[in-house]
Amino acid sequence: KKVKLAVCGATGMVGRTFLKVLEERNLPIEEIYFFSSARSAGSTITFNGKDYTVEELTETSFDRGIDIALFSAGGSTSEKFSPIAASKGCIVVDNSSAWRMDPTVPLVVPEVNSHDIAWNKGIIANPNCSTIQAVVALKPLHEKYKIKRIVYTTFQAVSGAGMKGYSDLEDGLKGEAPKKFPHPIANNVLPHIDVFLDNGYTKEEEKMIKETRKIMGDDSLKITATTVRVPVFNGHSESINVEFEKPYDLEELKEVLRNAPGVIVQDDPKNNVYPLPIYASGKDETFVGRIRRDDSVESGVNLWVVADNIRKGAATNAVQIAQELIKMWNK
Ligand code: A2P
Ligand code: 11C
Repeated sequence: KKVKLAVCGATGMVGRTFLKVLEERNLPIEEIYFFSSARSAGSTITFNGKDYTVEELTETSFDRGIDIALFSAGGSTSEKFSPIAASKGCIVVDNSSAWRMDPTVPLVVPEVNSHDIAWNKGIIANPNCSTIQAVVALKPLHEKYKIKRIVYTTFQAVSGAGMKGYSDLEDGLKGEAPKKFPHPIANNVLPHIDVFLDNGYTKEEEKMIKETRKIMGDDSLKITATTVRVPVFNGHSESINVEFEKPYDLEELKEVLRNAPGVIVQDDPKNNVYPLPIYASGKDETFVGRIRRDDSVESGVNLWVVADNIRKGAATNAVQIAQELIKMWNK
């Protein structure tokens, strides 16, 4: 079966990357449509060498037998338009945070829980970028050694905050004041991503905690997180401290990671080899290094995990979900 596909938010940071990843992965596309707000409607997008006019997303946009819609147009747009699309028989793969914790919506990272795609009721949520790369690395370790507790500390690129976040770093390096972030991001580090909650955590931190449990299918996981914006254009880095129930052998653990789907181990510190955002940027895999024992607990390990937050953290993951759907339909 060839599919009719829609890209909603096609002119945004993630939307543009949807196009690249869709071209690279050569999906069986019969027709494709591009949507944005009224602001960008009428502009031209080139896909696979052909020009398309971007249309304004409206309530009637899905009245043409669209099979899959990839959404990255913000939470409120998704809240309004995803149910409309789903009611017309379209399956929405949504990159916003709007539906992720809804118990009727699967939250999927294909390397971890592609089985959850099957019970979708028209909307499938794409997790937060910082969660995706973490669970790609942690799932195989959870299966083998059973994780008890996770401590996340992130170093997140400005591209995670969309075009406006990207511009704040570009402009900031020229001495201009920030427009998106509450403080300058150039030559700075902000311990603040998304809004603050009453408990002193940010929403980004809460997302990492709750989404990890849902994707791994284990509510007993103890997790804490500190999420930090750094002056890097693209590629999120994470220090992940993990405590296991079971003992482990360090060489075997490295082998588990080497064999894990979507993971590339880069761990030769004596030769200065470890994952770096400038090299992970543009790639679809999750890179893991600095793998070492945490001797402060019985059975613990420290990891340094890096991935392209716009590709694996958003566009690639959503396109992989679409590919899994097409595989299911063609069985
Ligand atoms: P537009 O270009 O018309 O503003 P980013 O996260 O990089 O800022 O991108 C956001 C994306 O979501 C853009 O493609 C933007 O379109 C789109 N978008 C924002 N608001 C809406 C809306 N109300 N309806 C449809 N698309 C929207
Ligand atoms: C960031 N992780 O880097 C955020 C962006 O819930 O999809 C993604 C926000 C989300 O700023």
